[in-house]
Amino acid sequence: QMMKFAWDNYKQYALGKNELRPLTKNGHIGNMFGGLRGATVIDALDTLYIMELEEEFQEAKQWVEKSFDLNVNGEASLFEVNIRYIGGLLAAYYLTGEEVFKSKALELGEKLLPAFNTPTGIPRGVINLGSGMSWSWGWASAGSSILAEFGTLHLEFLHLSELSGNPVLSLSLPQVMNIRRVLSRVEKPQGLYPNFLSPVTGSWVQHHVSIGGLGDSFYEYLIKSWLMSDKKDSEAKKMYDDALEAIEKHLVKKSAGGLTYIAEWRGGILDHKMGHLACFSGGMIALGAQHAAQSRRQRHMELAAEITSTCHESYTRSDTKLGPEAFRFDAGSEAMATRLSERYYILRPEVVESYMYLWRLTHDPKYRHWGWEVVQALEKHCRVEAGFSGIRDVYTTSPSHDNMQQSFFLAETLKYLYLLFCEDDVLSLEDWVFNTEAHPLPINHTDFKA
Ligand code: DMJ
Repeated sequence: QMMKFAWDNYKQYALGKNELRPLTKNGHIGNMFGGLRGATVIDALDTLYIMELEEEFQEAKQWVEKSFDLNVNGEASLFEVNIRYIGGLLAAYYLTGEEVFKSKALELGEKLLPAFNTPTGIPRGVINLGSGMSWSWGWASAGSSILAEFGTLHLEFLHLSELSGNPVLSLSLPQVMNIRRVLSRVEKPQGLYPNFLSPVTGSWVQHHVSIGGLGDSFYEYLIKSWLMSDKKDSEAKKMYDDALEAIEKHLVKKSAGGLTYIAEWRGGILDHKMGHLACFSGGMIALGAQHAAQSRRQRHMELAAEITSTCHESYTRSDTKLGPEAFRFDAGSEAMATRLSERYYILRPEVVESYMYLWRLTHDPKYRHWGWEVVQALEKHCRVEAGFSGIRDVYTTSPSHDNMQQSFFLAETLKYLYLLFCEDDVLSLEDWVFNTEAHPLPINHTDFKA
């Protein structure tokens, strides 16, 4: 019902725009996708399909067939286009076998390749989809590329290169593999990966380490690359194991009140803060723990459960029962936002993502209970007349709305909630890995049907 409500309102007021503005009942285009449109359509395709919302899936598919225009000219985030558009199209293709999704994914994938043309081969963050010119984000220090951006390409580009049979896209495989070469050469402070790397020199530009924003999905794609390769990509597994060991050693902390969290690191100094984004890590660590050596398996499952429980605390300690954008463990604060600017919730998925993995891997009913709390809170505080909206302050029961139904709400938040309450064989973790936008990609690449 929630998905149908979110989709129907998007369709009615914003079809063809990137997101729905549910208060003003119009569409939002934004500047992340370089002139591409329909981010919500592409992000919603696989969720509609697995929820068996057949009519709505057909509406979305028809929009892709008739209106999805790739001949655009604008500045796009390589990362966002990859995870939402390429990931969404690939997943729709693998679930349905419909060629239109494959051909659009391949066509778009080719347009992203010029971003890799840098002295090191580390792609820049922004690309003009028309001219192929690329550059770094203005806000990224000294023209650097971001770990979570160039480190979150592997899953999709592996599929593109396998599906293409075309020499241009086949080249994308050595290009994404080269990213690991560059990372293996650069010295890692205490085994940690900083978030900013120069695409020109291949050295770190700033020593900020985070498992939340700017770093997050780099770690996720290491363990998922290994899983998607049917456990053959041992290089990725080793990089993941080593990175997690350094994180455990240097960043995992316990608060005075007994809550486990993962701090950020700035040139050797800890910032006792967790972003909402970092809450995906409970699920990732649990997933990785299934395949860890016996000695580490139990410890990692406990760590995953503790982090997920801390993220749950960040929700239960708010008045709305939704979590803030960031929460801190300092100055007497525990799992609560201490800054006005961090009190908002924009329909993010990471906490329910971890509930879904922990449920599937432990079957502890508390995860379904916690997921249901989120459903109720979303219904109470985020549902408005024409869709779902983010809220500006989770610590008030009459929050003001931000007038934005993010596309990842349909791709991720609602999909993970649905999967939390499904049987385990719906998109089984044995057969599928989810990209960082929750788009399922098959482990057995020849088995196309869900
Ligand atoms: C999504 O687009 C992806 O999950 C990404 O990895 C991080 N941010 C958003 C959702 O919060």
